[in-house]
Amino acid sequence: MVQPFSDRLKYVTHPKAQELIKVILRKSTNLCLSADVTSSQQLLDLVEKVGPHICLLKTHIDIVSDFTPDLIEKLKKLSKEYDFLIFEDRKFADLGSTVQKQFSEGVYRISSWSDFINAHVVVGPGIIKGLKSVAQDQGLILIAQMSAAGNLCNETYTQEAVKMAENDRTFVCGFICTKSVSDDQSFLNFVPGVNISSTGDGLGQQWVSPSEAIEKGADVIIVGRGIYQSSEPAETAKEYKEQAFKAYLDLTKE
Ligand code: 5IU
Repeated sequence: MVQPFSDRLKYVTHPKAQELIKVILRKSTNLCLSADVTSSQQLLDLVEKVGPHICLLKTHIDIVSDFTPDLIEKLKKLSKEYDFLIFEDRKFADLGSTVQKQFSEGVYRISSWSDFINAHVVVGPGIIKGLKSVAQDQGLILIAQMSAAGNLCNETYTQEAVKMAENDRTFVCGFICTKSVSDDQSFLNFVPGVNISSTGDGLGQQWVSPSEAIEKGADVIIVGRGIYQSSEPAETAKEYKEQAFKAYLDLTKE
């Protein structure tokens, strides 16, 4: 049974997840923009347009060809102006001792600015321990399932991911999944693979509609090309936002 976001606040314990729910309630949007563009200016222009409609901005900071730390300053400013949080989709997938450095050092210093990060669980719990040891106040999202055709996350893998999350509730705050993977209302489900006008990209991505994603258990829908390849990204984001939020309200109505 899906609970309204206001009730979820009673179960969700991670401070960042609580913060995200408060943004969702303030702005009436559970849309996350996956801003997979490759220049700083494209990214800033996109966020400037779409910012009012999202609760969360998902970045792939390593695809920005002209990255400088100034970009982070500007994104942080926009996140305050438009009231959204930032999720760096780094998909950590290495030993605890390696991810410590990938998370906190290097060019991007992800631990100094992200609100959420994610990790593959194929490594085992050491990855959670490693990331946690250098985290500031981030919430960790575990990749329990993937939207790509032929991916190897079977039911056993998914349930192992859930167990790992249950073992570290102070750091893990939710899952990347294609449908609800746990009845535990304290974890948030972030669902990628959402597109209104297409069902696939020819490279393995599988898309469902916003309402289908919500009906399968998404708390937050993640949308990339459906929005940033649109000729009117703001209008299109508004459409995704309204479809997803209406589906969520319908599902949680008494
Ligand atoms: N993404 C997925 N599926 C997954 C995982 C991540 O689509 O299983 I894990 C990412 C990839 C891309 C975004 O950055 O979410 C989806 O973008 P499109 O809406 O353009 O497919």
